[in-house]
Amino acid sequence: MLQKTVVLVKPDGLQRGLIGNIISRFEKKGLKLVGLKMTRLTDEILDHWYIHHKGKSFFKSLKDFMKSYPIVAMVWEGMESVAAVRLMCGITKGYEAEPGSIRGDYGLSQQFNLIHASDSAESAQKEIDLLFAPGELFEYDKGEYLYLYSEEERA
Ligand code: FUP
Repeated sequence: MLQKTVVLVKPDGLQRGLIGNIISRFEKKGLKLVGLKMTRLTDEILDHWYIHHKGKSFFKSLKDFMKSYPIVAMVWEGMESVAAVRLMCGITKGYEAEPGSIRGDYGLSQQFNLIHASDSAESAQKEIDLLFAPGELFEYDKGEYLYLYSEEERA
C-alpha cells in the first residue's frame, strides 16, 4: 500500500551536515518527496509530538534538544513507506543501530540520534497535521514509478 511518512532531520543532523546525505538515501530508495521545509520546533508542537513520553525523566531534555536548532521536515511517499523508512533509520540508540542504517552509520547517542521517522500511518497523519499546511504537500506523477513498481503495485 502506498503510504506517506514523516521524517525530521534533527538539530544534530543539521549541525553535522547530514541533511543532503539523508535526503539522498531516501531518493535513491525510490521514495517520492511530497513535502519539505526547514522550521524550528516549539513547545506546543513537541508536547503533541512526544505526548507518549510526557512525564518521563528525559522529556524536558528531549524537548530542549529538539528546539535547540532548526530541523528539516519531510514527507516521503512510497510502498509501505512507514516501515521501510524506519528500517533505513535504524533503531533508536545509535550505539546499537545496525551498520548501513542512518543511525547505525553516523551516531552513537540515544538522544542525538539524527533523525525521526513516523512509527505508524496514524502517527504520520498526526505529524503531517502538526507541521504542514494542506498546500504544502504536493501531488505529482513520478516517471520513475514505471520502473520502481509493477503494474499491480501501482494500481
Ligand atoms: P524512535 O521511535 O526510535 O524515535 O524512539 P522513541 O519514540 O522511543 O523516542 C523518541 C526520542 O526520545 C528518541 F529519538 C530519543 C529520545 N529518548 C531519549 O532522549 N531518552 C530516552 O531514554 C529515550 C528516548
